Amino acid sequence: MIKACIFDLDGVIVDTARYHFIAWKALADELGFDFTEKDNERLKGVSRMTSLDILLEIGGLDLPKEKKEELAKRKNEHYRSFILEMTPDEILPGAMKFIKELKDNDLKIALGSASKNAMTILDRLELTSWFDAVIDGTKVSNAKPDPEVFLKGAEALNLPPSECVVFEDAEAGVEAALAGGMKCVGIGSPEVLGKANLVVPGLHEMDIEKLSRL
Ligand code: B16
Ligand code: MG
Repeated sequence: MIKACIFDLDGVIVDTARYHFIAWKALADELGFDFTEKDNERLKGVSRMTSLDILLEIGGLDLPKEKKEELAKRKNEHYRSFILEMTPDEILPGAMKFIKELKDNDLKIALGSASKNAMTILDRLELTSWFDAVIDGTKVSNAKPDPEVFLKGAEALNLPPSECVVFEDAEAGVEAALAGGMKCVGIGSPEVLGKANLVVPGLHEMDIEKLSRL
């Protein structure tokens, strides 16, 4: 019996990928190489420092640790200038309705995100009080596909993984959920997220009935 939903943030509840893209692209421009939206797909669900490593690999650059830390800090400041302006209008279609439906049916809700900015984003979207637990990039040491973020979410809710369903838009996130012994709903394309128990294009396609059939 499903008693809780654990949501990834970026790509599931909100689309921050375009802000990450602008900030990473500015860094690539400064370093003198091209960075495309297709390249940006590789950074989804990936931690900030791993994202920087991928970006530098694309540019064929190998930089010392201190320089990388300085670049990641600067990228984050640029990114934060966008998220600090976010409003609840940016919540993706159907997310609020589904969250309310879950609460009306006494299900618990947690966040399981790689982002260290997750709390800022939830606050800007006025969503913080809806969540019973928030596990973000500040609370985990192993990135997805390691299941740590979702296992910590289930633990914070006091539930076994088998009673939790994860919503994820990244392949590594789907793998993390399944590795943790949870059901997973992929948000996006079945070609990428085929391992999930169900794939829907967005939370606007979810309801409590589909959840109960998982
Ligand atoms: P930050 P999610 C992830 O969020 C993003 O998809 C990924 O692109 C980003 O690099 C990562 O958070 C870290 O974000 O720089 O804010 O700590 O999809 O796990 O909610
Ligand atoms: Mg995501």
